Amino acid sequence: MSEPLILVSTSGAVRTLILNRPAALNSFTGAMHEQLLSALNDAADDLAVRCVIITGAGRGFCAGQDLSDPDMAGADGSAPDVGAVIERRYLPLAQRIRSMPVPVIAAVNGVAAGAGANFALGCDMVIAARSASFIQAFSKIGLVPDCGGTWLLPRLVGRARAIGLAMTGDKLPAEEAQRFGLIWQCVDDAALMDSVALLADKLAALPTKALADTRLALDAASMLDYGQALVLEASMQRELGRAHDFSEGVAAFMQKRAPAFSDR
Ligand code: T3D
Repeated sequence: MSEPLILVSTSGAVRTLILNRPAALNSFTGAMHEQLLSALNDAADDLAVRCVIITGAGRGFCAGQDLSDPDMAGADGSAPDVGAVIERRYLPLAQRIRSMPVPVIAAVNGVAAGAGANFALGCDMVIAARSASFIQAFSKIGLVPDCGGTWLLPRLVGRARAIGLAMTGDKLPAEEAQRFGLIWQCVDDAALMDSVALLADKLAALPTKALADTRLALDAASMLDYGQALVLEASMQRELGRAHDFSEGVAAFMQKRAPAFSDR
């Protein structure tokens, strides 16, 4: 039997997914897309999972689309329908990550290029090893940033840096990515998975539903005016305020004990 393209493990309430095509820097094939989407759906459906970590096997995180995958081949030697690949593979992936009912952490262990970079940046929090880097490789092969890159980049780092990164396709080392505000944190290589595990345990112990709604509200607010954002906040607080986690959080605070959150 062939090796799984996504390795799945669980520790407590934290599910870890490892992209597992190390010889090709975990670049995406159609088969890897299918296994990843299925693993993300499983994590979303499993009420015991309260945080997901995504990382890569070997020396890379993900080099984007596997440029030799049959997914890329046009029929009868004609030009490939790249738009169809995006619609069939990357759009569902980006939307799945953004709609996960639990926080998702990208543990970027090495180079993240093309859709591999933007797939990481679409996660809720990104921690990268000091030796890792981010490359908007698209311009070098005549494409535009995809997998959410055109939306994410200017929001994360501003237009000047977004357009510089996207047009040059230059490698951005993890340390600089942190300085730019592109990622949450850059840590020493040896500390990567321990740092990510600490963060994942912390997020898993927090009120999961409120964290997922926080992502939703922040993303929505970037397209709303101030008044509309205030209205959205009120509507979310109305719903969250009636839920178990809010009463538990307040009770735990009053009773000076640790809360036990359970909403999903
Ligand atoms: O249909 C569509 O295209 C949909 C759209 C998709 C969006 C995208 O993601 S487009 C962008 C695709 N990705 C790239 O253009 C990145 C290509 N890779 C690189 O530029 C370099 O590999 C890196 C800068 C990421 C890393 O460089 P380096 O020197 O550390 O490693 P390497 O030697 O280039 O790669 C190691 C192996 O991985 C090598 O295989 P080999 O020679 O040892 O057998 C290389 O061919 C393979 N590899 C790396 N990236 C890809 C890949 N194989 C297939 N596709 C790749 N994207």
